[in-house]
Amino acid sequence: MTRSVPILPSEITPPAWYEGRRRFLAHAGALLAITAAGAVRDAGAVPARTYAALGPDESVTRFEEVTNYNNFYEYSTDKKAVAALAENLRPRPWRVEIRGEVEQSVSWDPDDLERRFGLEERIYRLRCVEGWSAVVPWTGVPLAKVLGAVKFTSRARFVRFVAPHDPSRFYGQRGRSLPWPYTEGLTMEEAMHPLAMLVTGMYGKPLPNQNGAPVRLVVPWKYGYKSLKSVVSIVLENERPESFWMRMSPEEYGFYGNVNPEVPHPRWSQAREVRLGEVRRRPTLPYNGYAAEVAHLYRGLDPLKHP
Ligand SMILES: Nc1nc2c(c(=O)[nH]1)N[C@H]1C(S)=C(S)[C@@H](COP(=O)(O)O)O[C@H]1N2
Ligand SMILES: [Mo]
Repeated sequence: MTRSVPILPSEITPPAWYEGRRRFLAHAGALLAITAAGAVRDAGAVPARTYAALGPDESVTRFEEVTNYNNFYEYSTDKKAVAALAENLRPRPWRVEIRGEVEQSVSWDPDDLERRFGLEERIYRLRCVEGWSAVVPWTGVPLAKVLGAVKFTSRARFVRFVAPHDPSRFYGQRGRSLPWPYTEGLTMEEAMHPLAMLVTGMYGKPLPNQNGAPVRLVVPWKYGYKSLKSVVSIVLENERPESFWMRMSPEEYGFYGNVNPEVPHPRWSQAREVRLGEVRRRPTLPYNGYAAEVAHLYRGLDPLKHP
């Protein structure tokens, strides 16, 4: 499963799109693991197509791993405690509002999003800045489709995402004063990139609370902290938004947060990572393995000056 030499870009399976169920015939490995987990069979709605781009030594991380080791500071900084604490999340009723530099604000509930924009499955790497990672089959809607349904004003240049602030439910918001709510930001170009997703499910099931129910952002080429859980607001803005982590520790976390094995964290290297459920460390890939798709967005941008 693991290998001691770095993966060369040429060895990585090129991104592939599979229409509907035919993909199970086309791609063994990772996708069979999903079938075994009962993914598509359990799903209320079958995603129209699947995107997968895994290397030969990669497979989908076990559901149990991804749902029992979570960063969700609204509940706890203890990754193993989050799953139990998040039982009180109450993912319904829920609305995601889109406001700010738009001609008219809108709000949709997660079912509206699925119905209006169509479910797709995306098997993506998720790389936490702390050095652990996973491969997760997400189901959701492309963020670009959602934003494409809204008329922006000419001032809209950035997109800010906001998670809930409710200390009565989120135990982690009670004690220590942290800069709640959890927020994140993308440039408009990043938000409109076809890999960026608003996700409502994983492994063919509705998103578990601890993974950010009922709808979360997934931006696979960036460190996991950019993939904000439990989105309540999407705000179009003229100025670059400041994120939760930029306020918490500005020396560590920049606005871009692109996965980059060559830019170390102030306290550790980012050259390698451990997949949940594995022991051996594997090399971290530039842009988390999505360089061919996204590197053009950052041409001329020095990642050391703009981390
Ligand atoms: N609202 C919110 N979203 C969040 C976080 C958080 O604390 N609160 N943590 C982030 C971090 S640091 C990571 S690595 C991922 C983890 O996602 P997972 O638990 O689904 O693996 O969620 C991100 N989204
Ligand atoms: Mo993270």
